[in-house]
Amino acid sequence: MTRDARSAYAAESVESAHNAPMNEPASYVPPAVWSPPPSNGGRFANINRPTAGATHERPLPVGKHPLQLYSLGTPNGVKVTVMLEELLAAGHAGAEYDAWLVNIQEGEQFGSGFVGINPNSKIPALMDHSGAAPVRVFESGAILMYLAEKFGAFLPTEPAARAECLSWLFWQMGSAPFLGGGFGHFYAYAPHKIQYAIDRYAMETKRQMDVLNRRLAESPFVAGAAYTIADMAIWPWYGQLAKGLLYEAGEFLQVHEYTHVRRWADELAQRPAVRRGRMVNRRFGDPASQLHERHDASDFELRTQDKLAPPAEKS
Ligand SMILES: N[C@@H](CCC(=O)N[C@@H](CS)C(=O)NCC(=O)O)C(=O)O
Repeated sequence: MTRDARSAYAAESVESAHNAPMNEPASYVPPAVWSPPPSNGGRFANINRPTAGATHERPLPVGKHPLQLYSLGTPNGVKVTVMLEELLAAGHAGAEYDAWLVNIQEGEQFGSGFVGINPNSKIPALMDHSGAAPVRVFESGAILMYLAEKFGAFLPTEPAARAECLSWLFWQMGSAPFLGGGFGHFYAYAPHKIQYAIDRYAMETKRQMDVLNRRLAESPFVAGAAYTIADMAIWPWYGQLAKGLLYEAGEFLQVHEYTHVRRWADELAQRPAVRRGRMVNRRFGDPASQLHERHDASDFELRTQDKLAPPAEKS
């Protein structure tokens, strides 16, 4: 399509949106210049804003280990804690880490210390203090690659196998926003249900699940015969979805159809490192499954929420 044809097509779409009788709300016509609404409702409305940068001074804590992770037990956070636990389980003692909780609902991702590590203000973010100068890494896919290269693990070095692994890793990074920010947002979090949006993103989410299901029908792991960072990136999103554990959407999306994804999801869930990794920075579910901060391997036994004393009553 030429540039002119493209602009004409876009102008026609905008024109028809302005005239559509079914806009939501019915009175809505996009103004010439967008401005943020006072509040648009929805689960994350209180932290959404149209600008970047720090909103307040807040230095980050630093623990005793070379690797300092600032995160939360969401699917993007779990990718990294699973990787760190896998590295430790494989004998890489240098992967010992402190995992600090970042409460995104309270806006802690906009504190000066966090923004210094991740200018994009999203968990997970990692600092590596093991070298002469500290290294910051943000974006979960970049963190997985950084750790895989640092320790020489879970990322094949042979060019074809490496290309396959990175292709699936980047597939996840590009695809998950349609699942989370698209389907999950409009199906579970938006303040009212918009059929157009739910249909659009359910369609794409099911297509993505079929991509993965076909791949896992022919291969034990996503990138081939070996378990890699591609599995670690994909499992917290699509593995959980296939088991009906994301957005309470199992029946709606008929996830039982994705039998190969479910087989793989179950196998990964049995791995001891995956079981530990999914507990770190977790703030929901069974208190025994929640380890808000992780500073030592013994924390899994000693410091889960069921083991910690309840806060003293205020008088
Ligand atoms: N592409 C990023 C996405 C990270 C992301 O979306 N993090 C969410 C939690 S899962 C977050 O921190 N949200 C806070 C906000 O949007 O203010 C990655 O994979 O690291």
